[in-house]
Amino acid sequence: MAVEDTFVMVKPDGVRRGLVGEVVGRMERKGLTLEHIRQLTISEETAGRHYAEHTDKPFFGDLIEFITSGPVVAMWWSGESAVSVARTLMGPTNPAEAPPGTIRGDYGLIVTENIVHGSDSPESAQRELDIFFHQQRRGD
Ligand code: DAT
Ligand code: MG
Repeated sequence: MAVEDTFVMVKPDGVRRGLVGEVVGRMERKGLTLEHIRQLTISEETAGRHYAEHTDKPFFGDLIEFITSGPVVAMWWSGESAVSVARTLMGPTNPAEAPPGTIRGDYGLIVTENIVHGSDSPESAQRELDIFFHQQRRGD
């Protein structure tokens, strides 16, 4: 049992489709706490930092093109086991295989457009929050 911070992002497809409220509402109703939220359009440089672990994957180019294709909504959430709880609400990476009741299962169809990102470990969360909320992290 541990209170954690996690980074969640509504991707450009989710913003375009008007699913920001749906994602925020599900996280809120689960009992997680929204610490910070902001909308931005990600630069290629920031996208490369965020997805650094995927640099060598065949889909890396498509991933960067997609995540920079329009505004995203970046969020800092906290709560008990927040990292794994947020990912459980999101569902598996491929929406075609994600069960109903999860965000990706209810609203997604193809893997490149899977609506949300969530940190995969507390260490990833710290790294990603440093990228998107560095000012808030410093207490500014
Ligand atoms: P997750 O977002 O569930 O943590 P990931 O970190 O493995 O999944 O991949 C990051 C994103 O890259 C994912 O949300 C969608 C895209 N992606 C993953 N696997 C893919 C594939 N085989 N083809 C195309 N895009 C893929
Ligand atoms: Mg991931």
